[in-house]
Amino acid sequence: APVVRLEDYRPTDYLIDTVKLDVRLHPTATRVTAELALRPNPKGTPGAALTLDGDELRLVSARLDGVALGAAAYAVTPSSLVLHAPPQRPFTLTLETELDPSANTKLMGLYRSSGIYCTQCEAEGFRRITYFLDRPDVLSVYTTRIEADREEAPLLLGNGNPVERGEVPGTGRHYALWHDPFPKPCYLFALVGGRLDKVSQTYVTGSGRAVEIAIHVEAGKGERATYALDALARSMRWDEKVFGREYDLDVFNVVAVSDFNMGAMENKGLNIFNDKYVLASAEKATDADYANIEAIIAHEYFHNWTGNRITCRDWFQLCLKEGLTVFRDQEFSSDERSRPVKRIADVRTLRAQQFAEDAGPLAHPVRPAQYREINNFYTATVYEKGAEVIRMLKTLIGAEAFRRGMDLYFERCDGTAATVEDFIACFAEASGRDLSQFFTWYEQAGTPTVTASSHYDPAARTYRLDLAQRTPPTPGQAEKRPVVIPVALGLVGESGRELPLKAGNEVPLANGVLTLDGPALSVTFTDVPERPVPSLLRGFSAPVRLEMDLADEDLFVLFRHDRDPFNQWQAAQTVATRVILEATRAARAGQAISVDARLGEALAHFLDSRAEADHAFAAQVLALPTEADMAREIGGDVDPDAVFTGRLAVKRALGAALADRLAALYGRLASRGAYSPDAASAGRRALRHAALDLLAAGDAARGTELAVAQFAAADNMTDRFGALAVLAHLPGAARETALADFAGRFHDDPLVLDKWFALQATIPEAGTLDRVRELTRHPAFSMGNPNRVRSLVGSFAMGNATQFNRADGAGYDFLADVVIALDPKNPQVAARLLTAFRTWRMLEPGRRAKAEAALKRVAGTPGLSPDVSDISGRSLA
Ligand code: BAL
Ligand code: ZN
Repeated sequence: APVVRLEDYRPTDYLIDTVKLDVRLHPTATRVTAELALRPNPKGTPGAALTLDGDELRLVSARLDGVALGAAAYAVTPSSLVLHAPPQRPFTLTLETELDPSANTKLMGLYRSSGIYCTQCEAEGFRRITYFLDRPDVLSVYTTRIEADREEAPLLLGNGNPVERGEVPGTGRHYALWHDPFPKPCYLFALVGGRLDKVSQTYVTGSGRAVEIAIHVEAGKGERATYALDALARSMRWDEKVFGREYDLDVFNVVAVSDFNMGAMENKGLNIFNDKYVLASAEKATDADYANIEAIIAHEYFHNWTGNRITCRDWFQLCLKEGLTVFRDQEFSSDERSRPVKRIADVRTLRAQQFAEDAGPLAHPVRPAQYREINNFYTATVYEKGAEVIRMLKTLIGAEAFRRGMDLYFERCDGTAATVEDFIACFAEASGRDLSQFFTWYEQAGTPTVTASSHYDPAARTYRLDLAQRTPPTPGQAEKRPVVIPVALGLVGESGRELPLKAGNEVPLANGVLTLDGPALSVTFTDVPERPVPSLLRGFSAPVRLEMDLADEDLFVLFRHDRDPFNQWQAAQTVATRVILEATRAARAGQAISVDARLGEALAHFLDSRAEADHAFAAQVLALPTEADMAREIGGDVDPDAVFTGRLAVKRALGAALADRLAALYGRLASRGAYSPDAASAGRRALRHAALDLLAAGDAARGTELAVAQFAAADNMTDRFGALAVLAHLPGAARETALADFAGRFHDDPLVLDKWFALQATIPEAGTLDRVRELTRHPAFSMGNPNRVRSLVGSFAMGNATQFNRADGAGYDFLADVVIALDPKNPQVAARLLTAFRTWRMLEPGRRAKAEAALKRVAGTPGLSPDVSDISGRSLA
């Protein structure tokens, strides 16, 4: 595929003002008639040919202003329909195409999922429905007639508002007509036809308009959609309150399907979801599932303004809608749940996904300047780092200016396809600040490292803090500029009191935030009454790596006393990281591992004094850095077996040292009463699970006994799966019995079996690859279903550091085989799996060579999709 470059952007030569679609659904031969009202674009080239995109379509007929087009007037290629000399006035092009939804295994365009017709058009799926200018800067008003067999598809949904429905006499077919008054790009087009159950309610907007909000799910699963429906209503209210944004149509429909490449899709008025992010019940969904459903329902809803009313000019601007909408959903979850705990969880994800991406061959800026395959840019960088950039913007200009900037953006850009420049201009105007350097965050890849050192002068009562930044080179960007880094900070006295913050050398300090915008910054604080411990990057105020050689004792002060909960947690994580690094070093050197007892002592004190104050927070404190976190910390020549051994030794030592406390905590936190997914109850379960996990590491027999009992007695999936997850790390008959019991109980529920597949794939033992191979032959497994593939193969490759990275390379070979086999069917999912190699250069030389060989085998496979060819090519570059 050719490289597409941001600098080459130019407007289309034609515009499409209205689209009238008539879609006659049929399992293998769906007919689509598209009536496109076109006109020359005043910004385009006069007289240019019109090239419409198309993919796997069969053209049945083409008419211009009602007259059949002569063969000389146009040409059809596998990827286009070209009209050689279009009229230089408004005209109507009517195109009839045929496509086969049942054969559409790519799940892009119109396809069938368990007999339900559905669509996915972002990024470039609409061209698989009809020939079109398939790009986000072509905004049209759509009217869609959907026709289907009444038995096969009693429910017919489209974008916008329902207009009319009726029978097609004598055919057994019926139709529904939908009209969406808001001009939109074609990637937001959607339709659904099928037999579905519904839960619904009336939502009254702030200005008093009644909206029917509904969630449609597979027959018999309606009960499991009530939580999602409630989350939707809460999202709508929150967006009114926090961003002043009201919903704008008479209906809002959500449809859950079981075969879906992404998590969900924000089509105007008709969100289509992976059912994993809709369906929940106490027996079948964990607390984490509930939290994800809430967040993703909110995310897609929030797109109605940030994405739909204001869309992207081109796909380079993807972060304009995604980073901003992730920021909005993070804020929603923070308000609905615990803000510090949500922040910690989001930073864990950011580091695990985005920092990993940024440190390897797939690194790219939040706004990439080029791509070969846009599907490969729905990344942690665009989404999660994109959200961090918005968060920094808010920190830098303050909450009020941020809100004014958002209001200005909604007012000025509504109904347009905008750029990141348009967006940032609103905040520059609202705050009166020059944001040109801030823009570097959008253009420069790589995770900046901030180094800090300090000196306290007790006689002068001054404290000097020296900060410096550098960003490592990334592919295509050897030289880096300094970025604008908001450093939220505080000074903590040894006794724990917050010391006054007076910057003495005219360095601006606003609301406890220093701005590091050059290569280095020195600030001297005055009237500092005692030697302070610096608490830097409070709330993780910037997506950077912080290097500061604080003494362990200073970290313990922060862990105990910092008034910023994020940095309390961070201090404990930093100590744990040091302890695990040392254990890993010893393991690699074949030496006995000794674990510094002070970490256990600090955690013991924490459990005694503070664990009950916030269970969810305490659960985060007890969760050690992951093996992948440790690998990133080590940075190069990584031996995953040594990391595993080192980390496990630390976990065992902590489990043993804290055994009595953990057991007591585990007993105290036992569930009482009926399951409720609320944040406080979920936090209680999370801490109980963390306690059991650590306890089991220290004492396998006791851990097994408790986990087996919990598994058997559980009345909800969080407890049951939590017990099973602990058992997964305890080899033996109890584990196999529990796994078999679980499979028997939930044999008819694919989403629950996904958990079962995923868990087995992450068992850190030599037999796991064979187990995974065996599970690919399980009757419930299918390569055709993205959730199944991700749960089994994805979990193995992304969540099992020792077994994916087996020294013999068999883990890599397995993944390569799956990617090669899946690519012809579903290139998007295949390409995403292949990103498991994104940090391969950090491995020790033996594994590095084997990973490289596997990647090369993929890259050398004939007939690769653009998706997989792009990822393999960049991974090897
Ligand atoms: N737009 C693709 C799915 C999402 O980010 O909401
Ligand atoms: Zn999104």
